[in-house]
Amino acid sequence: MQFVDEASIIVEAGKGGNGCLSFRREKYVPKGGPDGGDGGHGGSVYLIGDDALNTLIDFKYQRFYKAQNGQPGQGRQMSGRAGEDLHVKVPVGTTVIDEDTLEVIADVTEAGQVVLVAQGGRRGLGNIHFKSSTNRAPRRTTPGTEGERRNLRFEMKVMADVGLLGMPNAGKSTLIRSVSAAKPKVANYPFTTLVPNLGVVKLGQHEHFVMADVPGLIEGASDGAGLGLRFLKHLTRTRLLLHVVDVAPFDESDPVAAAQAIAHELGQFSPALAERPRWLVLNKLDLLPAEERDAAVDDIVTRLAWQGPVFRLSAISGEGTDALVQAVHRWLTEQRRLENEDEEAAEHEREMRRRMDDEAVARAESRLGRKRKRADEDDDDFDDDDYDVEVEYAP
Ligand SMILES: Nc1nc2c(ncn2[C@@H]2O[C@H](COP(=O)(O)OP(=O)(O)OP(=O)(O)O)[C@@H](O)[C@H]2O)c(=O)[nH]1
Ligand SMILES: [Mg+2]
Repeated sequence: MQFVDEASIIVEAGKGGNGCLSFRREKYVPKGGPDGGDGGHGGSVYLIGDDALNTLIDFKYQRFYKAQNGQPGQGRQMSGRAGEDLHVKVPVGTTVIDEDTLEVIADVTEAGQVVLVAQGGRRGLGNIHFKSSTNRAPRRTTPGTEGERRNLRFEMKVMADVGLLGMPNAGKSTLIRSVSAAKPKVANYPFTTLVPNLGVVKLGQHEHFVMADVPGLIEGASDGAGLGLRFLKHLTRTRLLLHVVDVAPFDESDPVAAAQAIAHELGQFSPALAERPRWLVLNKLDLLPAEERDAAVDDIVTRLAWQGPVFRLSAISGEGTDALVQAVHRWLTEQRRLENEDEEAAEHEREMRRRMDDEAVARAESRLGRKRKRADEDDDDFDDDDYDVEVEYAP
């Protein structure tokens, strides 16, 4: 199955049914008067958040969604039936953008959340409404109005509290395997992970947080190198980034240069995301002789001029992972408390979301620009949403 996290669709609400022009005609009732009924309202289109969905693949195959039209009114004062509404299921984590106005219509963040995206047309009135003392045989009716039609752009992001950021082969998938039940593939080559993986990290019986593992980044990703930057959008719903750095890369490259390249690419993708708290997670310490570890860590931290928290890990043996998990949990708990109790913290969080939404709009806009340009150049059915990768989701 393909992993699809972006899609464009068209939604169209139903037209309102026309009002009816009719007169009562019955034996023994001369001049029976108007009896044309009203049309029915057109059905509306709604999106509804569904947490059982985790891809936008269905929208690749069906791009047009239309709600029912209202039925026209009839004689004998009969109203037309209203058109049925259409409910379209979208994954929780979907940002909905109007492609024409480039506005974010909604962020679907909860299961069951309902968003009106196309208002059904209004019903027309039958001539029964237009009777008056001076006009007892009105021929006037009103037509139903058109249903709203919109071009929508969806951007789906996995919903996680903390995201793993790093070069391919840094050990991100190994870390998520070691702290959660998620079992993404781990291998000794770059780009093992091709789609985002989620892991639920459990602490005790009731508490947990969700960690997201996304494909690795390399220098030049913003220009399309490797898998590019598109998977970074999955980190835009997280509150904390863990930057995983391999302290002893097998090609003997400099871990500091690697970390700086990642920070640069992150800033290219999203200045807002780059402002999120980021912790340094130095991995594969087991590959260094015990007596060299302190010096190696000091050297990396100094040369990066790293101010924030630093963790030392061996994801493969699990050493250091517990301290990291506890610290992440404490931080997330404190962050949630702050957002609930402190208006300034809550506003800051809303502002971050707004900025990331704006960035999503800018991505939709630039994609549209590319699409138009391609359409001018040739007639190929261009679609940059398609990834040729296999989907792998942890249970
Ligand atoms: N010695 C040692 N090897 C590790 C450690 N963590 C990961 N590895 C190895 O490093 C290689 C890459 O690990 P992955 O977890 O697949 O790395 P990744 O960051 O997910 O890589 P991509 O999916 O390609 O982005 C594998 O061979 C792992 O076994 C560690 O703490 N110590
Ligand atoms: Mg991986």
